[in-house]
Amino acid sequence: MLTKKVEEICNRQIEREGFSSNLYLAMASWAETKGMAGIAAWLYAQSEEERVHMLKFIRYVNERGGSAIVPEFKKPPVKYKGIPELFAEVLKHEKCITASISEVLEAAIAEKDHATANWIQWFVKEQVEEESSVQLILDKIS
Ligand code: OFO
Repeated sequence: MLTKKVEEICNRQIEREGFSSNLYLAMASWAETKGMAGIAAWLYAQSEEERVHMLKFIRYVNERGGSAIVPEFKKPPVKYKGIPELFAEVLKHEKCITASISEVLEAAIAEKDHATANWIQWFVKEQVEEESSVQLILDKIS
């Protein structure tokens, strides 16, 4: 059974993963309308991945006896300045998500919830990969 604190922070993360999915979807759609099919495809794939992350949290909270909440999502921006700015924004966003995942881990440790501390490690690793793949793209284009 999740403690209230861990349940709450996991629900906060559900919102953040879902927003990430919508943010990348908005970026993908913008890139597509600008004729950048390759970049759009990469962003659509990222959007799908973030939706899967959100689902992982939803299923985990429910599996551990909590109640996952599907929240409202803030509307992501419709327009972007250009490709370097867009990828800089993706990296900035992923860094925020990394910090947010660390907070889930810290809450689990504080609550002596070893199962969640162990489960969240997948996301810790995933964030290392995501930040590095975005950094590689930024290095190539700047
Ligand atoms: Fe890329 O963020 Fe999910 O975890």
